[in-house]
Amino acid sequence: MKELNYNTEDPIAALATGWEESALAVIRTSGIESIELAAAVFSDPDRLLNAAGTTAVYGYIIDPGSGERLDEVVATVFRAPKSYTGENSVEISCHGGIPAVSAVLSSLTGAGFRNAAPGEFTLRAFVNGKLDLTRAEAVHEIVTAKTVKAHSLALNRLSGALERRIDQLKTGILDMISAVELLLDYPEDELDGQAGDYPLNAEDVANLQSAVEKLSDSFRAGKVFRDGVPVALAGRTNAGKSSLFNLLLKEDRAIVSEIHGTTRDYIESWITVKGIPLRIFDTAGLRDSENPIEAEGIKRSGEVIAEAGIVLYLVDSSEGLNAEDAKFIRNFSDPKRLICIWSKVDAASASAPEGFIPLSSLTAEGLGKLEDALSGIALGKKGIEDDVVIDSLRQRDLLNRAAEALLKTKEAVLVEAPLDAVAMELKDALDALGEITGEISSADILNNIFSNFCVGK
Ligand SMILES: Nc1nc2c(ncn2[C@@H]2O[C@H](COP(=O)(O)OP(=O)(O)OP(=O)(O)O)[C@@H](O)[C@H]2O)c(=O)[nH]1
Ligand SMILES: [Mg+2]
Repeated sequence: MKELNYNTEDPIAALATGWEESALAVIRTSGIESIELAAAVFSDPDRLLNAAGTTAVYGYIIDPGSGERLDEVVATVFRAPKSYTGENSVEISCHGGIPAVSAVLSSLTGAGFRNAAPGEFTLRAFVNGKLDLTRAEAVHEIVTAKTVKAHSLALNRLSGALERRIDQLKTGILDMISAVELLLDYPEDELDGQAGDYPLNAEDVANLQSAVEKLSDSFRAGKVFRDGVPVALAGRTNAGKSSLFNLLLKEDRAIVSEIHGTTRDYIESWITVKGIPLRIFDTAGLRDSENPIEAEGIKRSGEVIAEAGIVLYLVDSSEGLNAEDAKFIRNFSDPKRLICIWSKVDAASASAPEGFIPLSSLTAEGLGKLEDALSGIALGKKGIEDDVVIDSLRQRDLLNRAAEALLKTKEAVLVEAPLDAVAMELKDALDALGEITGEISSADILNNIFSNFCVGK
């Protein structure tokens, strides 16, 4: 991992948009003297120097030696503390061609800007108190979000929802610490009326512990929205897998026919169900085949099915459940990841066996139930109750540490253990939560977080 440069004194510059041909590109600068340094390579330096905060100035970036115009730009001036980083800053919108960007950037570094390291702008925003660590991490997640829902959850964190939730938990712990310390600081006989009462009750601690655990559990939902879940369609030949694949994709993608063994190579595609990205695999129908190509297709499908997070097992309702189906369902490693489907129900004569979802790919009957089942399995029983979910392993590990300390607190309270031991556990829980928001941080922690960012963020 590359060490970040923690010197926040010097002015920095970086391209904030991608290194590719585009209409416009944005180059960010920040730091002491950033306005003066940018003015040194600007066609009308006085206008930049005298610009009020958050105003845009039109002009050219020039080569200060020759005076040659390098690109036509709009420079937006931000004055501390009203900027992303909290420092003076100039954002330059130039043309998006790579030569234009290179020329503007080298002119800026010639003027005295240093190339910014990954995440350095957001690091400065954190150091200057513009963001806590949960919001800083959300910045990275917003940039890398792959779905609308993942983006909206990260945006919720950026607006401080997670920080506020952590603050509530911290307040709960602080109240308990105060109650304990009051008794530690004053001998019991000096506290009229309170003498003899143990200052905490186990139920309050348990409630706090379960709130911390709930937040920790939301990591799973956050990950599902970010990375998605692989879903495999399985079943005997002709069960209707490819038809259901096409229905889910809303596209005539897989070949459908009444001939058994139509699908050979498995095919895959991304869909979104209730905001959850699902990677759907249509597989070869399962049967004993003499044909080496079909047999190879079935073998590969078996691997896809074994690795899928969720398996949809289709049984053709006009054929009914046979021994082979029963065997697959019985032997399936994790019933919680299996959804059984009674397919072609528009033409069914028998009603669906217990636990099966009746579905028709012809009329889309049962599709809503299937979507409910998919999101239920993907998000777990608890689902997401509100839109505060965590999305980083760092946050989850710290929440687990806090939950562990609260569990120990609860056990100590149950046996009315000495109060200094209880206070120690509570403080450990508080420290863990403080590390999540960044009140307690070290260079290592910051390096871990910000080095994952892209340059320019
Ligand atoms: N009436 C009706 N027919 C369906 C339905 N779904 C599929 N079929 C028909 O069933 C036959 C097999 O469908 P496929 O989707 O190709 O079945 P498959 O499971 O992919 O078959 P293989 O690729 O051979 O394993 C086709 O003739 C479809 O038109 C349905 O919901 N209702
Ligand atoms: Mg098929």
